[in-house]
Amino acid sequence: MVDMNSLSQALQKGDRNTVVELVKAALAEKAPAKKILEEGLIAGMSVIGDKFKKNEVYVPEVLIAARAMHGGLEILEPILAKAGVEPVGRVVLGTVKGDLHDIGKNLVGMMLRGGGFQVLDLGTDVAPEKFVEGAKKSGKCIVAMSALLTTTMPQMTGVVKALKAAGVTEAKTLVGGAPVTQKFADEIGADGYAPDAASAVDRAKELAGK
Ligand code: B1M
Repeated sequence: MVDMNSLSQALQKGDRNTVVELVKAALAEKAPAKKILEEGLIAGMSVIGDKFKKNEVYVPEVLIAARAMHGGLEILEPILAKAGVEPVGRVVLGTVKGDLHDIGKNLVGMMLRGGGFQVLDLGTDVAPEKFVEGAKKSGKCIVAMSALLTTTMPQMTGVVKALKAAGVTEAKTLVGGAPVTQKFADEIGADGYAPDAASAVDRAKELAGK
């Protein structure tokens, strides 16, 4: 029997090959895909998230763990989709207009996927109308914005306003990035702020009501 803890441990070590092998073996033993996802992959990624918040691991370890997670997800996703397993929530993610920094944004996306969210990544230099379009497509979702430049932070205000103007009331907004603060998030009327990628998962879960 494949032990979900071994799967979680392999993911934490960033051992993609073992993660893939264990996921395949667990499926062959008829373990439910949802259990493999939640007790193996998501459990492992949440340990990495906690360690990242406490500075016990750094960006490279998170990236390697996320790559291992991706290996497992590739196998599970079609099975979960067929079984109609709903994601924890949907996120429309992007770096705001005028801003090309994507390392932090990608990390946030990986951690959110690791937390069970379905992520529509719009990339960098994303105009407010693109966020609105993504949110309309996704329905009940979280619009997650990253900004690394003080000069592009005001774009976040533009997105919050554009969503309101377009009547996209189902979408919540989450902001982050090095110059962004809770105070700024409050000032622009964003629903949430997170200082790092692991906290972004916690905030997103709160916003999704999970
Ligand atoms: Co740029 N850059 N850069 N840069 N760059 C900074 C941000 C800067 C602080 C450097 C400096 O001057 N000390 C400075 C900004 C100053 C300011 O406005 N306050 C700066 C500048 C000025 C510029 C240019 C204008 C330089 C120029 O051309 N004159 C230019 C702008 C281009 C543009 O965007 N239009 C520019 C360009 C670039 C590169 C292209 C060379 C490259 C980006 C490559 C890429 O992303 N693909 C780059 C880089 C790498 C940096 C630094 C060195 C590193 C950024 C990074 O990736 N950090 C950066 C200096 C620094 O931070 N030391 C700098 C690692 C990453 C994991 O952290 O993105 O902060 P970070 O993400 C964190 C959190 O912020 C948070 O979670 C992540 C991890 O936990 N987070 C979120 C991020 N998004 C979130 C969203 C959330 C929640 C949390 O919810 C949705």
